[in-house]
Amino acid sequence: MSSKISHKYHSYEYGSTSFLLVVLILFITTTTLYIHGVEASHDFHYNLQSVEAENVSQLHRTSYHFQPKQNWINDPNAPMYYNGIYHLFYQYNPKGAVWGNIVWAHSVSTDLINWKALEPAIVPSKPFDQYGCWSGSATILPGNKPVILYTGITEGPPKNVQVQNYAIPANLSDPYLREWIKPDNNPLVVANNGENGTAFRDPTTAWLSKSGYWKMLVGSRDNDTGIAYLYKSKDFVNWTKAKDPIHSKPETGMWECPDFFPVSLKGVNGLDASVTGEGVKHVLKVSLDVTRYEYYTVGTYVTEEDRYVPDNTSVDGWAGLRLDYGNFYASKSFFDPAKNRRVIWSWANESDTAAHDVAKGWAGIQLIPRTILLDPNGKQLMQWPVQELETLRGAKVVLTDKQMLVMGHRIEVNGITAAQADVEVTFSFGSLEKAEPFDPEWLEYDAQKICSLKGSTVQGGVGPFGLLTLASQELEEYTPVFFRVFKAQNTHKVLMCSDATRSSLTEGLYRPSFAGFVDVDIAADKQISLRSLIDNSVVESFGARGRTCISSRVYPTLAVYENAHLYVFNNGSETITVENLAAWSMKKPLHMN
Ligand SMILES: *[C@@H]1O[C@H](CO)[C@@H](O)[C@H](O)[C@H]1NC(C)=O
Ligand SMILES: *[C@@H]1O[C@H](CO)[C@@H](O)[C@H](O)[C@H]1NC(C)=O
Ligand SMILES: *[C@@H]1O[C@H](CO)[C@@H](O)[C@H](O)[C@H]1NC(C)=O
Ligand SMILES: *[C@@H]1O[C@H](CO)[C@@H](O)[C@H](O)[C@H]1NC(C)=O
Ligand SMILES: *[C@@H]1O[C@H](CO)[C@@H](O)[C@H](O)[C@H]1NC(C)=O
Ligand SMILES: *[C@@H]1O[C@H](CO)[C@@H](O)[C@H](O)[C@H]1NC(C)=O
Ligand SMILES: *[C@@H]1O[C@H](CO)[C@@H](O)[C@H](O)[C@H]1NC(C)=O
Ligand SMILES: *[C@H]1O[C@@H](CO)[C@H](O)[C@@H](O)[C@@H]1NC(C)=O
Repeated sequence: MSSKISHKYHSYEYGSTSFLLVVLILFITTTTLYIHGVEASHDFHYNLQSVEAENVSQLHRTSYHFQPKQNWINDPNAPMYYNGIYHLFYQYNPKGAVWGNIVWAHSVSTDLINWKALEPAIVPSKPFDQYGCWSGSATILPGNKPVILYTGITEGPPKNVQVQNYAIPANLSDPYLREWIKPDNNPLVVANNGENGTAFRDPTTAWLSKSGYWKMLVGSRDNDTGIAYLYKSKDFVNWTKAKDPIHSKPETGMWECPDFFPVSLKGVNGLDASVTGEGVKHVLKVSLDVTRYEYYTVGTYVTEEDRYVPDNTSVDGWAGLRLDYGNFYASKSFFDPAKNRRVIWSWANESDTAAHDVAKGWAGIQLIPRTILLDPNGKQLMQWPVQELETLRGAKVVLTDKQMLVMGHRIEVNGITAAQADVEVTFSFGSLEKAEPFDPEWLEYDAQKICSLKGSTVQGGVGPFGLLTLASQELEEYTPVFFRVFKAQNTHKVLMCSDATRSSLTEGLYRPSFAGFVDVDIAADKQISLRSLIDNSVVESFGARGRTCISSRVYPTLAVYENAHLYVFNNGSETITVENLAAWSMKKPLHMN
């Protein structure tokens, strides 16, 4: 009933009556069905799934983050490098700006920056995937043969029965691997051995063990226990489930998009999925469907028993370490043999509403791919935008040795396009004497809650200091990314926030005070670095060389294009010095779908 009405209204201007009308009409006529436990908690807006935007809004589109021309996107799938080409597949609705009609869209690149869109690679067509082609991963088999494992849906809602399938390139000589074949001996893995077939998805990249078996994981749950089942195979076709899951954890709910990979204890190279042994730790990352956040642990892969044991320095559960404390989900990494690095991709969803998304004609971006390494302390990961991003750097400004004495002091960073920028800055201070006490009650709180109590407008001791991104002239709108140091019992705690509270004058947006703690020895260092990638509606930040990362989606109305400003600021009583700051205008890639 409603799709006919909503077809007519797509004009999009914040504050205009026509926009409000659209929102109102969509609000009234949209039946939002929340089907518990079925698929990745995407809200189901059945009547909007095939509503194509007439005019795609350019406002708030990113310029150097990956986005198709229009429509809904979610999980990155099967990222891989093959014969000189990077491939990115992703969950895509070809017909609308909300989740639905999902296919595997496919883009290729030689540099992870410029992208060429190809035809979708995998679409529902066979009994083993006719109700959906959900997420999966790529493995390069010996002889340089790529193969994709993905989840097919064999029975529609509400059960959405899930099986694991494979697909192979139709023509290995085609440099872009445009066409993928789904052989008839699919599915490879079905839930017939005690697994829950309505919660059984997202196969990982497989690794080759010393015993000659291929192994891979499938995410699942048993009641409230999150599970990563382990499957093994000699020939990649006949898979058997290992006696025990590689890991599971009570009270974490469904594990989506598990990622399991080795990291090197020394050195700066990433490792192929099959590397084990001396000098190697493993990382298990899962996406928690219940909270829509991810967490990871660093631990040991006990290969003889095919078990993963998190180190006692990693919290295994809700409060675990996150790759990113913001809009970041369904991440997936791959080993890039061309540059000997592990690179991770992630989807960042919108923080506006489905009605906004239908009106603007698009939803979802992929964050900038990041190289991923183990912190020399062995306890956490460090992430950094791939070096190729730097080729987009244009006009540059530099600030050095600038003191911010007075509370409320801010310095504008002039001379770059502040709505589309890359900023690297190091702050220092003389003493931690003035650090505010850390309220013992907060031990019960997560970082986000503390940031919502102690935002940038709450003046402090050592901090808040940092960047004001996407700021309007009179500061009606801004998204601060900042640090704040607290004195706890025997130590200092460093909080990093990316706070959307004042990011936009538009009503009805999701404006979280995203935050995480930064694990550094701040008393010894007396300085801390921050890098932010600012791109119209996303601020992607890396604290302390990527030890704590936070991505926020924001939609300023005034701080857009050339009306956006960038500042450094201090709102604490301790003097903060901008040791050095370099900021660049970012160019648009030449090709982006
Ligand atoms: C879309 O854009 C065209 C050309 O600018 C315009 O004529 C049309 O009215 C627009 N449609 C909507 C729904 O705003
Ligand atoms: C495979 O791809 C190569 C390179 O694009 C092309 O020359 C060849 O015709 C293709 N083969 C088939 C069977 O399509
Ligand atoms: C199986 O998964 C479905 C979907 O997540 C859920 O509704 C159901 O409770 C699960 N059953 C068990 C025993 O975990
Ligand atoms: C499922 O988990 C809930 C909450 O932990 C618990 O109350 C319930 O007894 C569990 N059910 C089964 C069948 O284990
Ligand atoms: C599949 O593999 C299992 C375990 O490796 C083996 O027992 C079984 O015979 C194999 N089945 C086929 C059809 O090859
Ligand atoms: C953590 O594990 C290490 C060995 O990996 C051990 O030396 C240490 O005592 C453990 N710490 C705790 C608190 O259990
Ligand atoms: C600093 O604190 C003052 C007082 O609360 C506030 O008016 C100002 O907006 C704050 N600055 C920033 C950047 O939040
Ligand atoms: C992204 O959108 C916000 C606002 O709607 C939700 O609160 C998040 O749960 C959602 N995140 C994911 C991963 O879907």
